[in-house]
Amino acid sequence: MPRYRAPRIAASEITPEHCFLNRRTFMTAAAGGLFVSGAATAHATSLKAAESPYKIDEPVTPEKDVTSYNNYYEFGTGKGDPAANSGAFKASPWAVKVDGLVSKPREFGLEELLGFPLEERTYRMRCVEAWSMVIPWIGFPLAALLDEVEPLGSAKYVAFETVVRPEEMPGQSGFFQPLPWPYREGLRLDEARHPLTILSVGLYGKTLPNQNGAPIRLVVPWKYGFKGIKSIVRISLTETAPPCTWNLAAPDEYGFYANVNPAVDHPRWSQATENRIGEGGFFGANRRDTLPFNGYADEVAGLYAGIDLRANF
Ligand SMILES: Nc1nc2c(c(=O)[nH]1)N[C@H]1C(S)=C(S)[C@@H](COP(=O)(O)O)O[C@H]1N2
Ligand SMILES: [Mo]
Repeated sequence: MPRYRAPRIAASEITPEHCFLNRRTFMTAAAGGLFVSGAATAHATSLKAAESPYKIDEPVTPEKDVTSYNNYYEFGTGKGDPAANSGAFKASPWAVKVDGLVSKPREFGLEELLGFPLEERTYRMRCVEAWSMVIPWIGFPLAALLDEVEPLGSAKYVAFETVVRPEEMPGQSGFFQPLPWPYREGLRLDEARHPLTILSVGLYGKTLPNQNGAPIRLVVPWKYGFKGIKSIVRISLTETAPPCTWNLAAPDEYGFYANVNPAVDHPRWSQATENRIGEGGFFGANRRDTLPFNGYADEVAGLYAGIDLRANF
């Protein structure tokens, strides 16, 4: 049986935590010379979500780690930067444009996105940097959104783009720009339609914090974390493989598929083991073995029949 049970947190219980997070964001931003008004800081609200069978039997990573140890280069390249620098980011109002090879292109407003039947999914998350977490996401299958726009027979891939807002994202406005913007990602259409693939709008029973990709981000649990593009504003159906940010930046290190694969090392480090955050596995003994497809091989290995995943990593 799953060890994790969905937190049922009353709004009154979570308020003090919000005050703490907001104050910390304000103080860090103020120290860095930015002004962040209290009103601009997003308040997480509790989200109702149905139980789902997708719950792994491993302890969840503490919420404070999930929300303070992040990769989100639009807010800086340090692990603490996204939490510290995203206080001024406005995740509402929001709209996601869905276009390209579909019969019914349209925009989905935030209320409509939150109106899809939400489920809680507790998934492993494995970063290509060899650390991992177990996260209780709230979201809905990407397939449900794709059904609404009716992909054409010619559509073979799905392309995603993150918002570009230098005025709210310090990593997009500084002298040093770590990546070309927008951050882009892509999936094959059958990967996008796989039941494990979700658009997430929350974690730990609440809406997503800015640092985790508010208000909506992709979660593909059998792939390295960089495929999980944050703060999505556009989803396009295409005939050819779309450009992907890390694949473009370093094609020898980050492939299009990016399936978690302990047998294919990163050119600069091993992918055979990982540091599960909270288990002290940075060095040696406490490291966990990394599982093929991050432990989801039974569900997804069939998607790659006939593809050499050592050559097409
Ligand atoms: N737009 C955008 N999405 C992004 C990133 C980013 O820098 N920008 N980082 C990726 C990487 S490398 C990882 S490991 C995950 C981290 O998600 P988390 O911070 O919610 O754990 O987000 C991914 N999505
Ligand atoms: Mo990552």
